[in-house]
Amino acid sequence: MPVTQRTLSIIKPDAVAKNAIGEIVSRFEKAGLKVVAAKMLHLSDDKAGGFYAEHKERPFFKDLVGFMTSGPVVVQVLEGDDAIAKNRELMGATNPKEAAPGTIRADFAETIDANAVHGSDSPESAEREIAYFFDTDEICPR
Ligand code: IDP
Repeated sequence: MPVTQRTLSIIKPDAVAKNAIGEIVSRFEKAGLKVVAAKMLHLSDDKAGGFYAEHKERPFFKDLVGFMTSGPVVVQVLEGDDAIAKNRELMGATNPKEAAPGTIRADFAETIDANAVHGSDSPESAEREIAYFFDTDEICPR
């Protein structure tokens, strides 16, 4: 039985700069995921660094924060059956060169640093990441 879940999606600065917001949201909607919250933000160093705190010790952390603050992003809560895994499937592998054909990263991203989208990878991270960006009253159940 599929479980109704919520997951956090971020359309990253590279995809926003490519004017691909609509095409990416369209993929979510066509796959049965509903947008139940959305906002456009230009992240500060602190907000981006806090979001990726688990990667703080990684060599790519500084570049990751630099990239995530390089332009506006679109942050959304997606809701639907198995939303967390479904979104990860639609996104494709972290490295676009390894992403399956037809996935968002295969179609819109060129490098692992600028890979078009973020999606929560577990129910625990979905809960934390949604609360990191949205107050409860900013989410519209459907
Ligand atoms: P995910 O976004 O597919 O969940 P994570 O391993 O959580 O992947 O990494 C978070 C982000 O950090 C990735 O989306 C990517 O932009 C960046 N990243 C991960 N690994 C590397 C790397 O080896 N070099 C550069 N950037 C990386």
